[in-house]
Amino acid sequence: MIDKHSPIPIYHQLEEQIKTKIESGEYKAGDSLPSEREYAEQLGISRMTVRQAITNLANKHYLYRIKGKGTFIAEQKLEQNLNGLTSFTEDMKARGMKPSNKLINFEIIPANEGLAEQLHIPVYTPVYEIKRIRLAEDEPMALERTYISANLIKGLTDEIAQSSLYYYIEDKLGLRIGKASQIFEATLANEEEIQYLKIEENSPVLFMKRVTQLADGTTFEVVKSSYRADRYKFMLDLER
Ligand code: 16G
Repeated sequence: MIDKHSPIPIYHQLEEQIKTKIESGEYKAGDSLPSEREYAEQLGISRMTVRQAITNLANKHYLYRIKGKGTFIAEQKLEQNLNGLTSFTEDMKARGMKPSNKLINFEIIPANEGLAEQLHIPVYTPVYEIKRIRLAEDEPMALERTYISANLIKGLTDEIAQSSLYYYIEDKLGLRIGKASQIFEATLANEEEIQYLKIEENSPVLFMKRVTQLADGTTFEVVKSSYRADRYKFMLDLER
């Protein structure tokens, strides 16, 4: 399994092998990893080398350690493909996971100056303000604050907000969603995110703001989402 004559350092070879087993599902989240001693004896390498590989994988959140108990396989991050304008519900279904929402707040508010400018509507025009926790397999993934122009997207209810907004807009209202611009920022979780996402103080979150237009170019939503950085990673194909 280990090629001692390879120019690739042994700790790195072991790291790759453990990673492959995690990614292929042979090692499952919550399983304990064989001990340093077992790896060292089995592969005929030093414990120091095994420790180096395990430390690197723990730093990359593939593994986690519990004092006195050992090393375990961590939950793997969900990879979201950013090459397309999709909804949370679609993203989860595409990977065979069950999406759900916990509605924290649903109301109609008058647009303040900031919202009015972003949604291209007059100040005080009605806007739906929706705050939801987005869950995958009942585990909180993101906290989402959505602002939707109420004169444009009619008839939204709290019930709809507990399922898919994009489905309602396209399949029920017959409108076509066109394009969006999205910004990403790394931040530390605030009080609310710590509470709703069930993460520890000082956890990193990935903050995203999406402004979305219908196919005719009308802006209909401004969404601020905070995704758990320990459960999410993003993928984008780049071409030149
Ligand atoms: C995603 C979008 C959000 C959109 C929502 C609709 C990001 C950052 N945000 O969460 O803008 O409103 O999907 O989801 O990707 P739904 O159709 O499942 O309600």
